Amino acid sequence: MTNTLLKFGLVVCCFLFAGWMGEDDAPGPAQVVALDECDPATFNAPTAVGPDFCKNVALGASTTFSALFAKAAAGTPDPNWDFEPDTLTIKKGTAVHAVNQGGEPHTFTEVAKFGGGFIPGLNAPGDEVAPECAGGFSKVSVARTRILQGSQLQVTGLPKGDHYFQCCIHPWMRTTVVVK
Ligand SMILES: [Cu+2]
Repeated sequence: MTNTLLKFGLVVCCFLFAGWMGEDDAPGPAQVVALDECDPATFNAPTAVGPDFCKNVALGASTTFSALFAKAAAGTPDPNWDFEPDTLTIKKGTAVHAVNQGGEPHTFTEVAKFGGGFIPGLNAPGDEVAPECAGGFSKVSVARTRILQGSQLQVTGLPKGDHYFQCCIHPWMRTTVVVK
């Protein structure tokens, strides 16, 4: 009896230990968060994108539609439109979940080399459009990488090496996923 209890105790102990050891290399997904500060009043105006495009409920969401374009054209894009983290290191086999916590749609598109997106007015001066973004949502390959507000995109099967992901709308939103 004592022996059985002892064995049982050891087994439980091993499970707990394994659980604790597993925290650092948990097989669960790694997360990238997409953030923005779209100002509903100006983005949803008929002269801008239109009703219900920007659904930002974050306090202080205050980048106006015209300011976003002006900053991008000046080569100083709004830093509050961002993928976090900028670099993500994962083990091969780990899924990446790109979660849109911003107020408007983004894309999480893998490109061979960071470049501009498909909306010319949001590209930095001289930025060459990344070929993977060209054509915008009329291209299925781009549309597939869209993440709507409050939803997420799952990326699996990334081979070892460096992978570059950017938003094809706001091309300064960038993350490098390093697969070890
Ligand atoms: Cu974006």
